[in-house]
Amino acid sequence: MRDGPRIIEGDLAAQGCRFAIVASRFNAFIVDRLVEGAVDALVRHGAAADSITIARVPGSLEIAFAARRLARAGGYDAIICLGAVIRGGTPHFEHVAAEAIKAVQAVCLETDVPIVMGILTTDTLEQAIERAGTKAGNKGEDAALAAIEMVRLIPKLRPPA
Ligand code: INI
Repeated sequence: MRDGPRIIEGDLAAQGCRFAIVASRFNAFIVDRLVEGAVDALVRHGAAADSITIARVPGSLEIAFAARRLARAGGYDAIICLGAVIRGGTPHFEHVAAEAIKAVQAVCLETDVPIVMGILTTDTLEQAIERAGTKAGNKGEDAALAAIEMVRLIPKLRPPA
């Protein structure tokens, strides 16, 4: 009988992994909830609290720079980027949101470190609140789970022996 496809994926075991979180201070009321969600998810999945470093930056446009420095410094298995760009308060919303997200993705590919995106982009403050630990979950938690999964996938991303 022929075997089916070989499927590889990461699990959610964070024991022994080191994470950095880059979080913006802009819209801190929202971003602090994302940070709490991310730390809670990492610790609940086995990461030691003292294996998590949190770097605060002024706004979402500064996140990619700090993430790049952390990635290039080495020692972090994954970096979690948390911010909130809210259209209601941002005339140049599209610009800030697009640039922040594009820059983080570029750093991820350039440094070869999993860098996951937890930058909220919403039309209203209410939508941001919904995604920061109320009725639409917590985007910080989602990002942390994605980070763990990518860390655990990496050793499997090679052809079968
Ligand atoms: N930064 C954010 O993280 N969210 C925003 O909604 C936002 N607004 O409204 O402009 C924002 N701007 C600041 C920006 O990220 C930089 O910190 C600033 O331009 C200095 O470089």
